[in-house]
Amino acid sequence: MGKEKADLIHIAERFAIEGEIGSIEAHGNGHINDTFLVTCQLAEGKTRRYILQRMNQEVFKNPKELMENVTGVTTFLQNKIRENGGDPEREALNVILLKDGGSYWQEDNTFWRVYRFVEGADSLDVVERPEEFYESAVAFGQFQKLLADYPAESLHETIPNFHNTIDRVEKFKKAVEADAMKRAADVQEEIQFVLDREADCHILCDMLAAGEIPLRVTHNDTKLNNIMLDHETGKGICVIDLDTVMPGSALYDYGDSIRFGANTGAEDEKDLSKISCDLELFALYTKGFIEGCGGSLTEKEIRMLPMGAKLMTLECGMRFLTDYLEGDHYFKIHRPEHNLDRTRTQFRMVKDMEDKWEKMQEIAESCL
Ligand code: ADP
Ligand code: GN1
Ligand code: MG
Repeated sequence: MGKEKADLIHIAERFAIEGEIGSIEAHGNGHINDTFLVTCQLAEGKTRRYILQRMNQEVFKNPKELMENVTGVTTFLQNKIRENGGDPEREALNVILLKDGGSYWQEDNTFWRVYRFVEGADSLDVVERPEEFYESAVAFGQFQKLLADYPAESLHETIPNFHNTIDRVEKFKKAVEADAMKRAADVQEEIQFVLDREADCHILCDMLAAGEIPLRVTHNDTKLNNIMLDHETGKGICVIDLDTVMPGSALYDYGDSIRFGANTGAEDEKDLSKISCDLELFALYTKGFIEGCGGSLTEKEIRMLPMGAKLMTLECGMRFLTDYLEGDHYFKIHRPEHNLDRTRTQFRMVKDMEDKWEKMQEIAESCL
């Protein structure tokens, strides 16, 4: 066993996990944290599994506040789920505490946490069957509804201005100007794509500021692989990746799901002819999300759903491009130009949405 694995075992053993650690393997396809699956042996050949995660400090500057949010939200969700007759051990994330009680472990300036593994469910990287996408929509909508009376003032802002598209454009323009990696000259077309849409970046921010759409407690990172779908029922059993639960707009949660899940291609597809916004999936998600929110979305929010989809996609592309220009320090990359490939899929998706705009609006309005 390599040293690294021995170190991981040593870290996992700090937590109140059950049984003897049998294996620790890298797990999942998240772009932010380092995630490991820990399998423990119990008596009589049974096993118990956990997720061990190293929190990304470049992204989350304050792990203590991050874990205060996560423990606050998971405890709140567990209580609600219990009241509603559900299973709080499976339908919400469960933080496993340290043997001496804390919620995270610090070692050599790295920060670690453990969750109970949600068994009997999968997180998907692509939509295989339309029903899966529909069920993810219902679950993300319900998640937001469950958090409707969460004390928002107690949440720390784990990433300031996370979906503030005005601020994102400013940061993007600074990255273009600094051009730290001397990459800007080769991506003029992509840079222009953002500049042509700068005015759009104000739309939702202005509506929130004017009180035309409500500020809610939202997940803010609702891509398909941040939900566990139950093997037996196919339903979204547990929303995971709670690092960005903060005050935001319902349109962010809706839009980010469309950005990722209604795309006919992968987020990092090189062949852009495979990228488009699938209107059937768009319609299914729209219906499911509105249902999941249980009547809590306002008429204005429903009318603005297509704008949520477009702006979350534009924002994400802009974030990938910013990271590319700055030297790939934020998102994990697995090949050179990975962030540029991701940028291009997002912008192709935005363009396709613009071409289908009337249809998208008709679909949203048919849900009023
Ligand atoms: P990141 O912020 O890097 O995306 P996530 O918290 O989303 O990290 O975890 C990465 C992946 O690990 C998820 O997409 C999912 O596949 C898996 N995962 C995370 N937490 C759990 C859990 N409690 N049970 C099962 N799988 C999980
Ligand atoms: C990141 O953590 P993950 O992989 O679920 C990112 C999202 C982006 C997404 C793009 C905290 O999500 O905002 O939309 O990548 N999360 C954070 O795939 O920045
Ligand atoms: Mg994730």
